[in-house]
Amino acid sequence: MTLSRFKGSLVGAVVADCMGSLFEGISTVSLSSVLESAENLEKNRQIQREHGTRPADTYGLRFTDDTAMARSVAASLLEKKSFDAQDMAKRFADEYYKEPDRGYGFNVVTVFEGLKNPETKDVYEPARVQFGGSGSYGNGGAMRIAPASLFAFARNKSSELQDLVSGVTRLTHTNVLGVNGAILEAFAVDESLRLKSEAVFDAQTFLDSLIEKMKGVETEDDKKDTNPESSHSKKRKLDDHPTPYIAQLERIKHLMLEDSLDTKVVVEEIGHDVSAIGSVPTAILAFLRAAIKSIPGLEGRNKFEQTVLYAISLGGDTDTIATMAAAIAGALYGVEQIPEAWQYYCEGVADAETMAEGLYKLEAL
Ligand code: 8NA
Ligand code: MG
Ligand code: MG
Ligand code: MG
Repeated sequence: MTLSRFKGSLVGAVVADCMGSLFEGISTVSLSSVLESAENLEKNRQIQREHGTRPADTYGLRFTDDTAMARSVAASLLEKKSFDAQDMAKRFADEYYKEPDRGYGFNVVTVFEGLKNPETKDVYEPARVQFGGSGSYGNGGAMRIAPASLFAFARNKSSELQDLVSGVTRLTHTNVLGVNGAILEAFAVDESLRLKSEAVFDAQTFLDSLIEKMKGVETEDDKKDTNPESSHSKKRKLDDHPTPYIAQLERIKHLMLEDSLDTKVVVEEIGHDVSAIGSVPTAILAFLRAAIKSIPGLEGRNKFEQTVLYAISLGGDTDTIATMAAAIAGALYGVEQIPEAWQYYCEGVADAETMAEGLYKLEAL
């Protein structure tokens, strides 16, 4: 295991959030427009290198809520060297009040208000009462979870990853779909880190291992909590599916091998919305698809670049799907695959590198 892969995961997540945010909420995104936005960064960086100045129209890309919250997860784990719910909750709320314009989900803001309220004694209470007590099933838990995978890996505590992720996620998202989505994303990052090298990667094995692990997570008991109302979710008949994440992963098994894969099919069968069930599996599919196929239109781009550009091209919650896919991809391919121009123009890359280094240096317990 190299430091490069810790950095790849966190830096990868940051650049994908920044680049994906340019398309967030747009339902249909063309791959050529995504490619163009990346090429712009690369061209401008080239001009800047040649002339020593930044082209006048080049602004850096800001990170969004995904990264803002991931930084709090990493900072808290680094400072406390274990999971401290009070400390992490305080960081989430402080960060939100410092910069509320990072593009947070519409309802999670109520949780931050609750956490800020001095009358709140239990930091888990504000999230628990969201949506009439059913809790948020948004992807806000999964989008920020990669540092937890790195932490557990460095501590040699991967057997406790699920509990750690559940504790971190339930601070804002208590619906079983929100929690299990974060667990799946964390498992995927862990799975990447665990591979000896890119050469031994096998998509089928990777996916089967995730399915096996999710069998220990999704149980019949979860059924009562499973009631998402988005139209995509209805189409996937998740309301009455006992193991919705496993069902999604089984669909991916077939889709990832298709000769040509229409984005419309991915959106209809897997989803690209702000729900965890409609976006975490999508991120995993983007990673796997780019790993095993050359994405048409992205030939010549490395695997990390293909993962991110393809993930964004799926549209919908682009920053979040891309950041989750990139955290998995970066943990396998390493930071060397992340273009210098992307790193240069995206806000928060240096901090992500520092945090990855800190997590890497934590001693195994
Ligand atoms: P959240 O907890 O507010 O959930 C996001 C949304 O999911 C809510 O606003 C609801 O519409 C819906 N939702 C979640 N749980 C339930 C439920 N039990 N019943 C009914 N509706 C529910 O916030 P979050 O932190 O999960 O959100 C993360 C996403 O929001 C990320 O994509 C992030 O980047 C941000 N965001 C997304 C967009 C976009 O257009 N895709 C725009 C701005 C911000
Ligand atoms: Mg965002
Ligand atoms: Mg619940
Ligand atoms: Mg988003």
